[in-house]
Parts: sequence; structure tokens; C-alpha cells
Amino acid sequence: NAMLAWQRTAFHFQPPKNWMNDPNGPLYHKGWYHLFYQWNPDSAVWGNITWGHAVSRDLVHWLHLPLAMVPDHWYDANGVWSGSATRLPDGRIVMLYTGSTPESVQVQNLAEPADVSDPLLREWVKSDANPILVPPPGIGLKDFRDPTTAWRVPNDTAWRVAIGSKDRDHAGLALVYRTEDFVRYDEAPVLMHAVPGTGMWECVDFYPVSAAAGAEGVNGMETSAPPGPAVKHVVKASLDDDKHDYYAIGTYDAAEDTWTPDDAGNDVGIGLRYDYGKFYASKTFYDPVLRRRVLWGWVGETDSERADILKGWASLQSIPRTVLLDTKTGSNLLQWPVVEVENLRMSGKSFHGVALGRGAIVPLDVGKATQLDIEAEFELDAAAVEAVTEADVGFNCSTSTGAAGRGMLGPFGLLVLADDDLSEQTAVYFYLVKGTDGSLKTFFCQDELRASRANDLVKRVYGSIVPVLHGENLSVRILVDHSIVESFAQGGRTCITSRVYPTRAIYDSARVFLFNNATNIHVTAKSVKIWQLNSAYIRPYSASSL
Ligand code: DQQ
Repeated sequence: NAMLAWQRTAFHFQPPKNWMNDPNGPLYHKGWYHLFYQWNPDSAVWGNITWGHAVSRDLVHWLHLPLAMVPDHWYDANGVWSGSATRLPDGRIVMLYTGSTPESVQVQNLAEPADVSDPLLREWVKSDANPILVPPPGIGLKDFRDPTTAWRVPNDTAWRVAIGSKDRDHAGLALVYRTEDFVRYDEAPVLMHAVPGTGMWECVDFYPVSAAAGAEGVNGMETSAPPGPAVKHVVKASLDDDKHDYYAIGTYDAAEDTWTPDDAGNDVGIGLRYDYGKFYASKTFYDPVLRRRVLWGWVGETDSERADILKGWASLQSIPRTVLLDTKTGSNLLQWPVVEVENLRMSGKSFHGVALGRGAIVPLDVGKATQLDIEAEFELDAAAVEAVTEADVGFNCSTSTGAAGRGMLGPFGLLVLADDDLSEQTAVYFYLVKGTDGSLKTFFCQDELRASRANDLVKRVYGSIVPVLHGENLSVRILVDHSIVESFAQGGRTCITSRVYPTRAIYDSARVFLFNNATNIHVTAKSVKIWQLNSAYIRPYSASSL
């Protein structure tokens, strides 16, 4: 079936076939980036969870290696679940992961490479001491999983590792254990942070970001970087209740192993999300080569299980994203596709000063439009914005009617994976609202409602507010790769990922348009750059592929 075949992506990481979920244990070792992932070797639905393994020189092209770990001990017989890697100063690599026992009890286990001198880390040995942690008193046997990368603090030899959980009152928890040797741990964990009502925290992540401008501000930081006045710490939790990844920026107290959000109203699980679309169970790692923190997220399917079985695979990994603190706002992260993605750019086209009157739809002739990298910048008619006294104060992307709705100051943006007569289109757009006090807010949304004529799909309008500072134009970067649209507004302050399954806007029939559905403003697409992206090599490893 050509339609299903077309949905397979060309530069997003995927296993050769079957089901994938969380990214696990990402790390850099001897010239190679390693990615492990939750994988079902037997089918395109979740189950029989093992660790798949792939390596890359550049985070874009990948070689599939043999499975790293399979359920072959009682302590992981029901699945080798998620975990994280830690590189120790002496060169050891420690992998901590959750095992699900035959009774579905969640325990933590330790594994190490059989031979750290192998750059490909092909063989993993599970510790004789496993399980090294079992659920502590007061914690449910099925609510204790996904250890983080470990870190250290100044003047203390003990390592810390955080594990996600929930308490009896449905508060989400991050628990911290201390260990010297990764085999023996403190008996009782420290409660690093809890947020009432947020339920089970899966795949907790914890890492420093630099608040300093200049050289430090443009780099990521190693997890054990010494805390200091210019260092903030991020806590991320994947909420089992609503399947979104929430982060918050705050302060880590290294003496107590506790963490406090800068803004209690934007705490973990109730405030900011990495991505307002389909993006879950994410994890960062520190890349010592380009001195950056890189984020991976699991992007699931929004089609039916039946369709997944038919096509023989399910799920992607997001494009790896660098993560920085936004030093201009101080209150959000910036996520951006790793720079290596730009090496896939082939022929490009630029459009300048495209006027978008009220109700305009303008096709952009870019040739083949199924693998694209788009950078667009919009300028608004300031006088017209000024003239509006009040606009759509109650607006919210997810409860709106999407790009078809017409407000005074929005929507305007791009349509991707659209066919000629717009019977299919995925809209990526801005929508401004204005309060009677003159205050402006900018929403960034992605509308899947008309992305496909198929009806066995979940289709939503996703999005949130995006901070726009005085004097800034509105800008967006969009990666289109067959069945995924990944968008980054204002340099990555707000991100949205959609899975889409067009039936007509495929192969040579896919197009790109600019549109402006606002009733009261003209918009100028100041510049739109669109590159076709090459396919990445993502294929099985053989000795000759080195
Ligand atoms: N997926 C893993 C768990 C984790 C969940 C199991 C998140 O370890 O909590 O496949 O998607």
C-alpha cells in the first residue's frame, strides 16, 4: 500500500520495524553517539520490552546494532524498562534501568558494558547484585521507575540518582538516592520534589542550565557541573495521567538534594511543556564534543493500532534538540534541532516580503515537499494591531476550531503537507489576542483537524502561548518528514509535534502555502526559506559500514 509506505520517515530515527517507545541511556562514547530505546522485537504494539541500540557519528545517520538488553533475569522478566547512562570520571559507564518482575514489581537494575574499549558498546552485562533497589516503604510496587543519569555535588563522593514515583494522595514525586558504588544505596530516599495532583512521574529528568549570558550561556552543562549563582536546574516529569512532558526551571539545593521551582505557578506538571503536541518520555544527555545538552523524545502514533500492524512499525524519536535556558526571558527553555540536521539541506528556495492580505492563501513553489526544513519570519501591520481594542481574550489553541477559524489578529502562518485544493493540510500558525488593557499575547498552534481525510485518527489542535519580546518579529522553524511535523516558534520557546497521515497530500502532491485568516490585519512573510532535506542513512550495522 503506497499510502502506508509513504508514511515512513526519512530523517527521524526509527528501528527497522515494530514498536518503539522511550529513548533510553543516550550517551557519547569514543566517537559515537549511542541511542538505546524501548523496543518490541515481535510486533508493532507495546510489549516484550527490550533495549534496541543504534549508534551515530552525528545524531542524524544511524547504524542499528544488536539488542543491548533483553528480559533474561527474574528482575526484568516482564520487561527491560527505561533507564539512563552515567559516565564516571574513571571511564566506566553505568547503566541504571527499571526491570519489571513477573509480578510486575518495578525494581532498579545495574548494567555495564562488557568492554568499554569497544566504541560500539555492543555487549552489556547485568550486575550480580541486581536488583539494586526495590520500592521503598510507602511507595506502590508499580510506582517506582525510570532512574536518571547520576550526578555528584562538590565535596562529596556520593552519586545521586533520581527516580520517579507517586504517593498515596496522587502527588507526583522525584525521589533521590545516594550511592558510592551504584550497588549499595541509602536505605531511604530523599524527597527531591513533589507536586500534588500530578500522579505518577515517569522518566524524570534533572539537569543544570546556565543562566549566564555569553560563552557559558550558549553551552549546555554536564549533569555534575558545580551549582553556582548562574546555574539553574531543570526538573522534567512525564505525566502518566495525561502523557505530556512537563518541565520547570528552579534551584537545586545540593546539600539537601531538594529542588524548588522559580515560579510555583509553573511547577512541574502544571506549567510548561517541552512540546504541546505528541512528545513523551523524553530524556537529555550531555554531549561533551559540542558541549551541549541534547533532548530526545518519543513521538508515538495517532493512527489506529490496526494501521500500525498493517504498516509494521509504530513510533519515531523526535529530532534530537539542543536545550538551553532562554536568557532573554529567563523563564523558559529554548529547544532547537541539532545543528547537524542542517547537513541534510539540499536545494533551497527563498521568498521575501510576501504580502498576506486578510484571507490570503499563497502557494509556495518548492518542488517536492515531503521532506522539508522551513524557516519563516512574519511582520505584522503594527497600526492595525494598535487599532484593535480587544481581540479573542478567551482564545486557546486546543479549544479553538483551528486554522479555519477567523479572529481579528489571527490565525496566520503556513500550511504543510497540503494538496492543491487544500482538502488536506496541516496548519502551523500564530494567533494574537489582545486584552482591553492593550496587552498582547501570542499563541502558537498546530492544527491537525484537516491533516488527513482518513477518520481512524486522533486529530487535534495543539499549542500554547509563546513569549514574544518587544521588537521581535514572529518566527517559526518547521521540519516536515512524511508523517511528522515538528515546529519550533521564537527560536524554540514553544514547540509542537504532530503525527499526520495524509492520503492525498503525499509524494508529488504535497504542497506548502502561506495563509492569513485574520480579519483585521495584513501580515508580511518577511522571509521564508525552504530547503528540501535529504534522507538520512539509518540502516543495519555491518563491519563495512564503518
Ligand atoms: N515506558 C517504560 C517505562 C516508562 C514508560 C516502559 C514511559 O519505564 O515509565 O516501556 O513511556
